Amino acid sequence: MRAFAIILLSLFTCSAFSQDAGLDLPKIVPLLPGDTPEIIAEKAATVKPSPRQAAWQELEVTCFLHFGINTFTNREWGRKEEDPALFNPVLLDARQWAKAAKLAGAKLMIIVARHHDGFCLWPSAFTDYSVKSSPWQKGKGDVVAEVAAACREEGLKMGIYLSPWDMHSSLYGTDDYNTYYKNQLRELLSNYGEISEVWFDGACGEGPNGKRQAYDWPGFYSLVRELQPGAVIAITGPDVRWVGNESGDGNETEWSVVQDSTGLRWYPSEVDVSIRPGWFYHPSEDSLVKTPEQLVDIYYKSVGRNSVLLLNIPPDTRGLISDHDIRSLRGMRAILDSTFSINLAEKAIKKPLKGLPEGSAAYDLLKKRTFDRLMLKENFREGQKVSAFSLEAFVDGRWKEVCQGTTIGYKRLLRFDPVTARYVRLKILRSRGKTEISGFGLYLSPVVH
Ligand code: FUL
Repeated sequence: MRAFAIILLSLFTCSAFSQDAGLDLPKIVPLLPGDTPEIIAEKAATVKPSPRQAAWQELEVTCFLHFGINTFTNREWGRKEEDPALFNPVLLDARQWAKAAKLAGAKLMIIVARHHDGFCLWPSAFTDYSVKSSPWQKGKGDVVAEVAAACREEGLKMGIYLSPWDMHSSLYGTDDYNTYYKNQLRELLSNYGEISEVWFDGACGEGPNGKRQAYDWPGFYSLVRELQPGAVIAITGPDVRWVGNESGDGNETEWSVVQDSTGLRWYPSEVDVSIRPGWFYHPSEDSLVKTPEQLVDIYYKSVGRNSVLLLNIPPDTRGLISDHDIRSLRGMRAILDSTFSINLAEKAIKKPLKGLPEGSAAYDLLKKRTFDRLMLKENFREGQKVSAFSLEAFVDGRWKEVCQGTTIGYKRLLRFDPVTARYVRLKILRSRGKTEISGFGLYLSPVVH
């Protein structure tokens, strides 16, 4: 459903992108009909992230919080008339959520302020279908405010998910719905401090009149720019692209620059995945929480593939992240901390490798070291250039290839069997232009029993 909506939307946004209309959209480098693949690659190398896109990329890991009436009905997608009386998370503690997010390494939490069912986690002035009609805190509570306070206390940034699709609203499917939606967006973007990401879901159903909503996307975008100019607009939006699956799999070749009918623009990928099979909490899935090893694997396939990870950790009916999830997050943290705490190449003596594209270098690690992970970074703020590289190690008197890859971008992580060597060399085999390798690391992962 979302993929379909995104295809439709990309047709729409193409025209929105070309007009801009003060939306401060990522710049487009136009293509000409006769441009060869070489010329397109050269042009792509000149495309750079906007400051808000660059700041978002550097977050690396972010968390999603799917929580709402579905948590209490044990559903993934709600119905339109679920009783607000069901919503009563008596132990709700957003600080516990923030601490769990930090275990995952997250720098930002996105709260699902309202999902497709229409039930609002804040006391919106534009509907009664919200926490104010629930018994929780006698109708005086505000989950979004709790999250904002927890983010401030724990030093996290905050993001907002407000589902464009609303099954509950009688206005859905009419022009007035766009006004309703913008009113709610204005509340969320005005009353909770700094918001750094707005996540627009492409899922779109029919309203009571049998019509699908024609969303006022330019209106939504301009409201975000007006009220939260530092926020990226993600997924069905111009700043951040959905990677295309919900299984935690980034692409091995991941260009942050994409091409469409209007030209080339910076449109980096986000990998959204849940720690559980569903997005919302279900007791039956307690035994199906991803293991630390699975989470670490996802980390390598997302952050390690030039993407930002958006890991969903759904609070339960008490209003807490369950112990099952916390245990997995702790395990993940222990493995990642143990792997990345010591960069074995930190003090290495580096010499450029002649005859190969810029960035190629030989490294003397000063003594023999054993490593099984490679970390590379390009100075992505100046564009993404590398399209092929390899790492070699001097073992038993000869150079041996350890691993190879295609794109680097903001960050690339590669895993391989342990290698012991004093000398290694990074060969940039193909590049769209001069690049700066701004990060080079070799690490040893712990043996997991
Ligand atoms: C989808 C929604 O339909 C799911 O319920 C979930 O919110 C996911 C992140 O996006 O489009």
